[in-house]
Amino acid sequence: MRIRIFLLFSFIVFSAFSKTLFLFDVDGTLTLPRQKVELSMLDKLQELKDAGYSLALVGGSDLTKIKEQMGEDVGNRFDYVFAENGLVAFKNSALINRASIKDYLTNQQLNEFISFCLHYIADLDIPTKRGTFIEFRNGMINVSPVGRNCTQEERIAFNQLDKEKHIREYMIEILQKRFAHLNLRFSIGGQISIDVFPQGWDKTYCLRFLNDFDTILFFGDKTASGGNDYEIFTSSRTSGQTVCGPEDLMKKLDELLKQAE
Ligand code: M1P
Repeated sequence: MRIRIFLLFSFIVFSAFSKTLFLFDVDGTLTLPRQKVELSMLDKLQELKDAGYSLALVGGSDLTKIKEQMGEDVGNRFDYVFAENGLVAFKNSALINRASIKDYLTNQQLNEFISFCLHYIADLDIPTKRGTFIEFRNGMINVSPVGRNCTQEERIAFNQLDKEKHIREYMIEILQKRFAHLNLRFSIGGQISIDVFPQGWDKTYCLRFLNDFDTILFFGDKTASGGNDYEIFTSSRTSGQTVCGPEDLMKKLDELLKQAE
């Protein structure tokens, strides 16, 4: 831990002479899960910009959800916006990449996978099921046992139940075995769902657009193995910091800004 912090501070000092990018996860890092960003966080990000740093965010969510949380003007606040791990990517608000899982799996494979998930969820014995159990995005499929259109209260209740009963972990085990031949990655991203995408289409995917930077400081909350920040956190291209929510992130940014003065 100490070594990580030391490395991070060294990077900041080094960054006076190099191009540094601050790269943030969204849910649980810049915002509380699926909540709107606080004004104080936007001010802190502006401070970083004013200090000459470039800013980027990378989320598993699609652009619509990222805009709901970070504001319609997210493209002006961040130099890079990576939705769906960067499968849909913007630089200075201009689209620079759009990849589709439809180019990776055949229609038959997609149908088999989706039907299997729906059958599995139908047979699940959980107290609450709502709607939108499958959300088909560009670069990934998002699978939710409770259903994405649950209320905030139902979301929290499912998350609590999942912590006790490991509903998503078991589902992942089954999916991994059943669809091993498709070379997919299953990741527990947020509170109610599982992100499914081809191997390598995790958050490290966005790094291919960041070759101009000598230093990439990444901040995320799900950095442990199995979490959706794990690969980018452990990538040799980034210097990673684990945060436990937006408040913790603000503190860490304050410390880094002080060190850089
Ligand atoms: O950004 C983290 C995750 O946010 C949502 O997760 P959930 O709805 O389960 O809390 C989803 O958009 C998910 O894809 C994303 O990884």
